[in-house]
Amino acid sequence: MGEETETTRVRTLFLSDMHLGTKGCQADLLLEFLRDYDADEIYLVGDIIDGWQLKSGWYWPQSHNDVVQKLMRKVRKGSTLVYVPGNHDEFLRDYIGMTFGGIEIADQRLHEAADGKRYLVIHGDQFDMVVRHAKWLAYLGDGAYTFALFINTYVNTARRRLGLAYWSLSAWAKLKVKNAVNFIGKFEELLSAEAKRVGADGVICGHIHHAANRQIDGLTYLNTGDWVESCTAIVEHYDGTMEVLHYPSVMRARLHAPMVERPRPDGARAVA
Ligand SMILES: [Mn+2]
Repeated sequence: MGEETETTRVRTLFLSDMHLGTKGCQADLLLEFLRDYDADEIYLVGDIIDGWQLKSGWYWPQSHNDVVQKLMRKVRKGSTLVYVPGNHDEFLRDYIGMTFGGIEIADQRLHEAADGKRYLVIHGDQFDMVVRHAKWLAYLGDGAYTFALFINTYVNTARRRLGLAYWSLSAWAKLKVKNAVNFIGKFEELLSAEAKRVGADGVICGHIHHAANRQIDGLTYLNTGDWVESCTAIVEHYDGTMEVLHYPSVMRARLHAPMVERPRPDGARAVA
């Protein structure tokens, strides 16, 4: 398993939407990934711990603990770790600007890559309301857009105080399958526009569980994806190149590379 593989070191690692505390979280695969990759700097781009789910019933197996321990160990060994909360771990938004055990909590962040490009790092749920009512807001103009951003935060904080479940844009969009593509497109557009607004060259976000690396209107749109369905992450190499890693594919490629792993004579493979 992971022990035989050499660790790959990258400049920066971006991970989001682990949803630790839910049955959907693929913690075992995530642990393998964290064994495989090390970074100077790590960004957790929201929805790491699912506070909404934990409130409606405690689910915290050993493997989820191991993920947290593994991340803490990386910090102890010298990695910088910035935690940008999302909507499912918005209880951490009360601690923005604080540092716990070397982990810094930030609302959003401008990350400067090795090639000098600057990326806005943000979870992305702040734009749910705008995505949903995009058509109306276009009629109403700029003020309405700002208002929708404000309402978005307010509604979900109110729902949290009332003990209601989080209203999920991605789940809602999936129900309306026919429109899901439009919603993803709209989300990507809005996040890129926000990056432009703050003077960045690109954006790195999560939230919609849909990894991507594309150019939109001259900006680089990157989405970290998730560890519930797709098991993806973004790495920044030492030359500033950004890459979306689909971890199951990385593992598969390794399996078929004879230098790294040979099938045993009996035909069995040493893979768990
Ligand atoms: Mn989210």
